[in-house]
Amino acid sequence: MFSNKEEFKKTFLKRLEMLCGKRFEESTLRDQYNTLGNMVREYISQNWIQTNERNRARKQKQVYYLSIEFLLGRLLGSNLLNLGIRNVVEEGLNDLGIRLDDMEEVEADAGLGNGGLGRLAACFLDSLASLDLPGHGCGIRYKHGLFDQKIVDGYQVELPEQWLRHGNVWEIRKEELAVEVNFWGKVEISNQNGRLTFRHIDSEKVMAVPYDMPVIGYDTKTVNTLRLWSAEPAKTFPPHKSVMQYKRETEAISEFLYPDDTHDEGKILRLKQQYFLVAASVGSIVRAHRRQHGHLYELHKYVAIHVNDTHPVLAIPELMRILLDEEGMSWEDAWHITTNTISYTNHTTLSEALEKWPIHIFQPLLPRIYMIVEEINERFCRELWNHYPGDWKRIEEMAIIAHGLVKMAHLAIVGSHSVNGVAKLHSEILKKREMKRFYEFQPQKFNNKTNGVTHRRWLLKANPELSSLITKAIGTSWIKEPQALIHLKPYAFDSSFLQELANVKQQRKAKLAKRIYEKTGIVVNESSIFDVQVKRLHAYKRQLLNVLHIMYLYNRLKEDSSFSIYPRTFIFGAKASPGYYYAKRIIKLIHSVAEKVNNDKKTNEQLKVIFLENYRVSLAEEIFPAADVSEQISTASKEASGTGNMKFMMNGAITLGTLDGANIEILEAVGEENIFIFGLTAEEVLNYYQNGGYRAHEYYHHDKRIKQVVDQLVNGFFPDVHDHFEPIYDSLLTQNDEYFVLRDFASYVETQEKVEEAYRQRERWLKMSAINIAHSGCFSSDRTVQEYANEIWNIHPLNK
Ligand code: DL6
Repeated sequence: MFSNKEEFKKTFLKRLEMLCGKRFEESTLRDQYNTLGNMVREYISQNWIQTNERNRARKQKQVYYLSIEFLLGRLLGSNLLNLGIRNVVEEGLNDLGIRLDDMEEVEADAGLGNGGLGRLAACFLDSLASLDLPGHGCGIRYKHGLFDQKIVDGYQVELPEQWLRHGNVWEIRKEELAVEVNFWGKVEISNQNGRLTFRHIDSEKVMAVPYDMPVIGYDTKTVNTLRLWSAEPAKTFPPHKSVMQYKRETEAISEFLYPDDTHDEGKILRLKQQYFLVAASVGSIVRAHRRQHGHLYELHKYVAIHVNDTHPVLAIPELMRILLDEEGMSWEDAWHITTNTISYTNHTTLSEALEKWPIHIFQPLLPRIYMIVEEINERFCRELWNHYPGDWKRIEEMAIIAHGLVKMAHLAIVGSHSVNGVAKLHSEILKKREMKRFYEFQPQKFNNKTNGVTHRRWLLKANPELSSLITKAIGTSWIKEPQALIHLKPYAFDSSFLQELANVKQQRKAKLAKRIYEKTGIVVNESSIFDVQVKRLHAYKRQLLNVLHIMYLYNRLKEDSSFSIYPRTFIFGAKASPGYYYAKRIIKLIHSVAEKVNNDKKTNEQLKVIFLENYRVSLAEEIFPAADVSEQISTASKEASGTGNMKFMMNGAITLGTLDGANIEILEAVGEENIFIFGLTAEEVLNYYQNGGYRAHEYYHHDKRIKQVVDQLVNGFFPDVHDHFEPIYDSLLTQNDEYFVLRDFASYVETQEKVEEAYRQRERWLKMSAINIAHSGCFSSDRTVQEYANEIWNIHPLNK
């Protein structure tokens, strides 16, 4: 379409007139963005078609990654980069007086996810395409992604997100591929020649309409597909409902992303969303397979379906339903095909996030699916009985349906051939504790796949300054083979490289400081330590520990004139689930502390606290490159993996963390001299939970620093908030500090002192930073996805 700047400009101007019906001079930045987006789509269209044709022609096994969340962020920049046309486009636009950066800002973040789980899915898509692997995403096209966060007087206010307001240039509506999804109604059972047949009748139908988005690999012709389903009224309306009510209820299914990654609320709608995703995706997968192969007996040889956490786990009974009711297979054949097709990843052990559906909700909404789940449960319990005769307790614990609830994690384990955790520690905890019984019964199913993030978005795109420096030192191979970053290691001992590394970090800190000023009006010291904690707000992630430490530093600076610290800017970004009132109080606390610290002449040269509102992918891309310290301070055993830790590391920040999730593997990679570790181990935490013995009061009474900061939550120290922080105070003392904030406080303070000491030794710090970057290659999602491909999905690259 264009191979040089001049051609690009010509095509761009012509296309803009065609698309927008105006001359370039009259066009807006949005017109220009839409034009470029359309050009990119056209640029890849042949490759997209050919990727699909090649998949079909070669009957290549494909994986479908089913996820209720895909946290994509913006796509223009990464698409241009992956296509290798960013420079031509940028230069061409410059000639026309347009800054590509400004154009990128026009694009709304596709925020179809809450946090780690959704962003991981987006990283996997990039890696699948970049590794030429035949793998596609299936999700929901929510009209509103995760809410926009506004901070008003220090309090979080949620506004509906509107990413589709101006359309979505990347998607193609494929109405002809719509699938009907059935809810409610009843099951008619009949006997045909001695064989029972089941028909779901009187159901309420919903149309699932697919919108396909291209997933463009880096430096390859592979273009995979992300298929997002939108819910629309079907042609036949239910007789007992008004048209308006039916329309409203139908469209509600793909209206909002659930703004919560741990608690589930609004149960019926949530379950509807889950089945909608599953029925539409499995329906279209099976239809394509049937068209090509004529039958489904070998589905598992050509198709892998991965369920990202338990949300899409109804794929198991749905596939069984199709094989049994539509294909007329025997239970045994259907079960063999289903369990060999489906694999499952667990992302959390937090009990509130382990989904359990009350039967009284499940059964009427999905009557045939419920029958199949019952049958799976019965057969499974029988198998258990044969294996553990008389062991009722064990069988009750492992059953899929018990005490009026359907346990989705149990269904996922029983109905799939692979169950994986997302970091070594997490996978061990699953095997030894949470899923112990299942591991004892079927150990071969369990495995670990430590998470990864796409280094192309989080380093190459987000940090071009550092990327150029790396490429200058070791060449470009790391972009396609991230493990090659290890060749950077000798440069950790090269002072001129370290000086350049320092310059790059400084540039990005200055850029972020400018952004902070624009957003908050606060001037931060660009030479201070940028100490960053950005992630969802949750008690187990312990933003509270971070804040209490800042309060302690403030108290000391105020009280002890001989005490001084290396200037530090503490930067936070976090959304709290709207119904999670405790988390919202922590956000207010951060703001109250910021108010005090930033406005106190005695401390504000040394201490600054910044809260960046509306944390999201595009903002994260500005923050990671500028960070010095990466706060990964969850209560050990609680954070399944973490992926922010990896993004910071790639950008040369040093982890200050607990022995939790993937922090442990970062420690193993970089060595203990290149990371700061503190606090209880997972073993110690789990022992406390099991055996008791922790008394938060003792820490409060015996450590004056703790007593002072905890008292300040309620003693009028923050005059504007009255009793607003009492629940935080209570969580620490009355409720005995479930997340061991006070227990880990001293260790955290001491380790923060070590951070400062290391930072003062410039060369030492820069060396640590270089070593972290050099070892970050194994935390690329290319490595993770390759492991899934080899060990779970059994899929192979398209071009090989
Ligand atoms: O695996 C991705 C990501 C992990 O890195 C985080 O540690 C974990 O908290 C997160 N889990 C969720 C909650 N999901 N559910 N259910 O987002 O997954």
